[in-house]
Amino acid sequence: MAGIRCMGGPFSNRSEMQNRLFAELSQMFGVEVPLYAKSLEVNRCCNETICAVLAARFPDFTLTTAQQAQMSGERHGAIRIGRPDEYRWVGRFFAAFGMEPHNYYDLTKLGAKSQPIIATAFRARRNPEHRIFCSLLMTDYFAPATRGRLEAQLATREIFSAQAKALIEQHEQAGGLTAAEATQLIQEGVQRIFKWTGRARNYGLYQDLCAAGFKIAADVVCFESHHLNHLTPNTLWLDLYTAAMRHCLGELSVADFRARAAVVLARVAARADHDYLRLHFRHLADEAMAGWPSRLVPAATLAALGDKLTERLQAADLKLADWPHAGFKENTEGPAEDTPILLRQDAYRALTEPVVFTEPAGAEVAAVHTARFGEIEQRFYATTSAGRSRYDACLTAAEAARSALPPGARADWTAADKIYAAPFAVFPKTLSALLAEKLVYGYYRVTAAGRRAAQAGTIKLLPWPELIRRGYVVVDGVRYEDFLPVSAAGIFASNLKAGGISATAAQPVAYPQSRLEAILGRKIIDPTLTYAGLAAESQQQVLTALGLWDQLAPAAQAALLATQAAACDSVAREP
Ligand code: OOG
Ligand code: NI
Repeated sequence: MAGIRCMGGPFSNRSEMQNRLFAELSQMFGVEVPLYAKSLEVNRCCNETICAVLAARFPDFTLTTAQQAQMSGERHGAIRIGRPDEYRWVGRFFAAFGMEPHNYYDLTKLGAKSQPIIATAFRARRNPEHRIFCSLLMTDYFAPATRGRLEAQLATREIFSAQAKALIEQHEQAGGLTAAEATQLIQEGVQRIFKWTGRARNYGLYQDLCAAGFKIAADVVCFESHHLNHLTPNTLWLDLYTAAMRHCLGELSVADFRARAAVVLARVAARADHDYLRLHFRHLADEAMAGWPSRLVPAATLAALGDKLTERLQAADLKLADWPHAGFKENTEGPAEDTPILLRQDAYRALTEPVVFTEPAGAEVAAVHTARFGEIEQRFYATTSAGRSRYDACLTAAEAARSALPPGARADWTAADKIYAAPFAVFPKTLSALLAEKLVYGYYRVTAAGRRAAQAGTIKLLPWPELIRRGYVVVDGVRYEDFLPVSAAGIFASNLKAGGISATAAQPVAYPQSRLEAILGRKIIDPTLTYAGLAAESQQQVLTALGLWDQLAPAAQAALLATQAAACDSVAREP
């Protein structure tokens, strides 16, 4: 696509580059991990079924093949880095794609779940489609003997080629990359930096680290690339995908899958409303959707769609039980299925893959490594701090209720769902109710009717729900674009089959955010401020467009401006 002309060269569009990078990474990961490619196909079939239910509910709902492809291209990946200088190169690499560090995750302070890891996630500031959760191993978490071995091993590798570094520097100096340079940098990413080579070094060190319970350190230091640990697509309805994968992996019978699908499709038919459509299909214009009535979907239609999906999953190409695999995770992470906040995630467990180790003296050892897994997610609304505290309390209660269940009881899906969902009953289930209780952020926009009323001078300052009810304003929930609070540590633990790791350094080390910022050479953006800033920006824009800004009390004006200023400070470039 044509780029903008700037500082003497036609530069590639960064989000276009991002889409290409992630499409190629996804293609690469599908070749490296065939089960991933299969899981994408299972997701495609499930999404097709959800779209068919949506089309039955909203007769005007259609999705072109191009829109379907765009909607299913969203990904987040995870990489684990060993050296601070490598980490800074990774940050500079993603900057060329318009992806900046958002949120600081300190996994060293999670009690029994702690890992020797600090992290941030690279993503675009607005409407991100792709993310990289990027971890850095803290070698000073360990006693000097271990630390010395880790650092010595890490010192011997060079993951960024001279060409990759030159391209990154070119981007920084010129302010962009030409099409040819962009293609080269994408190739560096796909063919070298993030590629799984199946090769590792120093089997003795690997074994010692694993035996000491430091598998995460082995996973980082013995490998010769920043290979993707997982690459997560989005789904339109997580529970349908989970049931389908379990069925394909042989964990759920045909009859049980059919019954589960019937429950889920009935929920889709009952609950998917305009807010659901806007959250999951960004291309839908609300002006067009405003006139869409929702129909009752006949039970026979749902049954037929459930049957069609069940039949599709029986085909030979989706008999995943015959493939090497370690099963599907027992529980879905995140809020109850009826509570549209933050995100919900699930995964097939890490695969055991062959690795050839080259010993320091040159000999080769054939071994295996279990780390790469297959995650999927569905994203909902970003919570305010009140929403987040309520979520934390609900999550603690829900997890306690679930772990109190006898093991057999978890197999009864509907019953287990109910028990997990019970503590979340205090959460509203619709966008308008979530907004009314100030648990999520709204992004407000003026409608054509609002503009007409403003011109006619027939509009006065009213509460937001009233402006919406009168048709002057529409609101979208601000989508959550970051990672699940706390669960990253659980992901490490379950996929490395190792719980937390206690520090072995003589003196406890603190890992403030400023340490990672110094490594990156820039500030990390605080997304809680940017979500609030987006909401405030939209409110100011709407009130201005409606000619109502001056009617707002000075204190309320000042509060909206201050929230926006705090968001701007958070994205300031210099550390
Ligand atoms: C990163 C785990 C974090 C998520 O979805 O929360 C993550 C890792 O396993 O390296 O990807
Ligand atoms: Ni993930």
